[in-house]
Amino acid sequence: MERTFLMIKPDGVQRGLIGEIISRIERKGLRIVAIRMHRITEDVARRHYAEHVKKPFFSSLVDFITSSPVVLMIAEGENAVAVMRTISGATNPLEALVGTIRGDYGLDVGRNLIHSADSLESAEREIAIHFTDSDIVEYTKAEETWVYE
Ligand code: D4T
Repeated sequence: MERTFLMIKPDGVQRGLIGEIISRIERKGLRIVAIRMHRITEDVARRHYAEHVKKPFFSSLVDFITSSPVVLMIAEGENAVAVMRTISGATNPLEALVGTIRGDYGLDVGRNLIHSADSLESAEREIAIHFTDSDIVEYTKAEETWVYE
């Protein structure tokens, strides 16, 4: 089982898509083991997106991500990192396939609705930024016998 880090961005919250996005994660069969609504600070946003610090879009990205509450989550499942990248779709919604979150609801790379960690290493780093161990709930779901062979 892998754990991945997810964030419904301010546009997803403001557009009333929290339920829609969480439904897609649940319906796929992943298990949400931590969830919190939160307004992230500039300091946390800068740490989260540290790899982009030199990019031209960095300051607008930090402004955007701190502009309104977000929903932070950890999802668990087999290949959870890759599964959530597939469900999220390409970074630019114009290139994202229909059926993905960004492909179905997005139009602009700066308003692409969801963040999902791009590797297990990133997931661990991001989980450590946004959550502590006591935020994570360990449990199994009855449906998992019907999700995994
Ligand atoms: P995140 O990290 O938000 O899940 O997005 P991706 O992993 O799919 O894409 P990324 O790290 O390359 O970009 C981070 C974040 O920056 C925004 N962005 C990106 C932007 O505003 N303008 C741009 O030109 C790019 C490339 C969108 C996602």
